[in-house]
Amino acid sequence: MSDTVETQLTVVDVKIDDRLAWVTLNRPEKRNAMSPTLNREMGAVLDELELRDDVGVIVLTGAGESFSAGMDLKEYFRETEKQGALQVAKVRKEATDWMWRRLLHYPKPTIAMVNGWCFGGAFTPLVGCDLAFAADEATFGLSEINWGIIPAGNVTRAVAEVMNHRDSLYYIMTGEPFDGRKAAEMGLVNRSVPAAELRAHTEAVARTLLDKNPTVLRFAKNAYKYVKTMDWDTAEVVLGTMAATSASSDPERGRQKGMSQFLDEKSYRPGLGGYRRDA
Ligand code: ACO
Ligand code: V55
Repeated sequence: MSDTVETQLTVVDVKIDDRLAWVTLNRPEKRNAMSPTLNREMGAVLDELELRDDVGVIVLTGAGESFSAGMDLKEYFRETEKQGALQVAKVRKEATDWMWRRLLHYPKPTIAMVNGWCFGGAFTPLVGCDLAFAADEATFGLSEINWGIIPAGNVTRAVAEVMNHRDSLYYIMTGEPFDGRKAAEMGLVNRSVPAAELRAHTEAVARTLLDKNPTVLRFAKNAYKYVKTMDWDTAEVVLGTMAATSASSDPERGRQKGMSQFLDEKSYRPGLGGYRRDA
């Protein structure tokens, strides 16, 4: 298989390296601000990568010194609004479709790698990804208030998912920028590391996920996201059903392998690491 995608791309770059797809928002001269074209291309990229069996994990990052400066104020707002309400609705849907509808339940693990600026609308795909790592030096901000809008496009909902009440309101209302360390402390990202180590750290976690059973990973992440908003009784039923479907649809028969390598062969300890998938 090729190390690139078939989709024609102008403002997104995709490189596939040994089952890891590096998806880069690629408008560095505009700090990777998200235009209607960029959103359309991201939708197409996620469509293609979803079905490629040579891709197991996706890392979303930005070219140059920015992750993403949020929505493109010129192309996404001003120029689209000149084309009327129907175009505004279409462009908004193409944005939010990939940023959270697609990403939240994407069948493969997704990791946001915040290499630099991360503002406003960029919080939606940031939270849409399963995991996130940032450079200590990255700058985040809910800058909407600074130019007179509320964080929409589900930015506010995304923030409420991962940040606490006080921190959410503080940054929504002040628009004050904060760095990668603060983002990690608040739980907006899993961890921040010096910029020079960000790529290696992100790749190491991605490769850990690539070593896991992909069927079980897909069910595990989706189960978490579904049951999060459920009451306990409903959640238990849904988890039982998903556990059964995961086991019966797993071509690798991981559950059987894992059990027999521990109980019969005594060749590993599940508390301390994974079973041998090639056995
Ligand atoms: N929308 C449109 N154009 C943008 C955006 C954006 N969000 N961000 C940067 N650009 C453009 C600039 O207009 C400039 O274009 P030009 O070269 O054609 O004049 C180019 O990108 C470079 O921007 P500078 O401001 O010169 O870059 P600098 O490195 O000095 O600053 C920073 C980077 C801090 C990211 C700054 O560009 C900025 O504040 N951008 C806006 C961030 C923001 O608030 N985004 C909106 C969040 S709200 C939402 O997403 C709904
Ligand atoms: C924002 C993002 C949007 C939108 C309106 O505040 C505002 C950010 C992702 O789309 O449609």
